[in-house]
Amino acid sequence: MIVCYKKNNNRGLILIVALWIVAILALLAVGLGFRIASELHLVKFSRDNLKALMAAEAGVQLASKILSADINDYDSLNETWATGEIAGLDRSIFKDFPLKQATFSIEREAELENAANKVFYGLSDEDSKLNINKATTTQLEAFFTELGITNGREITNSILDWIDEDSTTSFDGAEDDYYTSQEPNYHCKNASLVVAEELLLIKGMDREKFLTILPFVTVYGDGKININTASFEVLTSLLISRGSLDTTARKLVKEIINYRFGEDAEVGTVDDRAFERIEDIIKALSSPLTFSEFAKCADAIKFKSEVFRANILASSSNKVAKKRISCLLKKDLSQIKGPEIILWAEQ
Ligand SMILES: [Ca+2]
Ligand SMILES: [Ca+2]
Repeated sequence: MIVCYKKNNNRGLILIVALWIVAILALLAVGLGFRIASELHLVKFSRDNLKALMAAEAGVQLASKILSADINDYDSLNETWATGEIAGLDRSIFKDFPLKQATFSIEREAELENAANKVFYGLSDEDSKLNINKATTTQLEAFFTELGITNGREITNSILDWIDEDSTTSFDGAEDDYYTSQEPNYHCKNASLVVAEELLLIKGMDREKFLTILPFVTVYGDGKININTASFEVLTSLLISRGSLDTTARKLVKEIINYRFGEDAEVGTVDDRAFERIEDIIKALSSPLTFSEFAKCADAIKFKSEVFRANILASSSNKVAKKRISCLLKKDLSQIKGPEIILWAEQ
């Protein structure tokens, strides 16, 4: 009897051990399954991410191709680079461009006040903006005033100090002694801005003011403004900085913009009109005498642009991975080479 009891006891023990082993193995199998599943998920995500990135790169290639094909003497907002409209296609070529396993769109920044709620598909013209690195003192001051920024003089002088090589503080400006006494402290750059966001480091600027001016400013280009694409604010402040009265400047710039719109009073349509030389401006003015206000700005105005921005939104076909990329393309105006990528920013 005692022997039999021991035998049964051993069998029970073996059974319990076996059950534990099975349970542990099952747990390991489940764990391994989870790990493989999550790794597979990661692999799929990386693959989708790569597809979105490749689509964004395809977007840049399309932008370069369109810019290379534009060889006329002006750049205006109804051209293919700005609208993506091409013969035989009923929608913008920059809208939901289909690739095998991904799509991309290029959205244009809508700077014009009567077009604020409309989405445009196309490239944006950096030469339509005020170049912070190249603008004169009076141009910057007039620009900040036009945008309702009350400490425009302080910001203007601080920008000039930020860029100039010396460490002599101009009235209301700031150099190294100011920035090194701030918390956190940093040095005055004493060089040109490379990205517009650097403005946030400059004395007198804050986030709200920065967001107000951002759509109108650039740090690229030769400093000349394309009168075919520039905003009301940028053109008005240019005229005021060259001696035009505020009311005169606003009236004349409205005439310029209305002329650009064409008969349908809308931007980006086939009847838009463009200027190709300074004398063309007379056609837009209600009084030819007021042309003298533009003649004073002739050295700061241009008709054809060099630097363009492509704001690309790319996604894999299943919409799992999305990429938002802002890329700057500089055209070779001699038309020997294709556009050069001068900035690539992933957001
Ligand atoms: Ca053109
Ligand atoms: Ca300086």
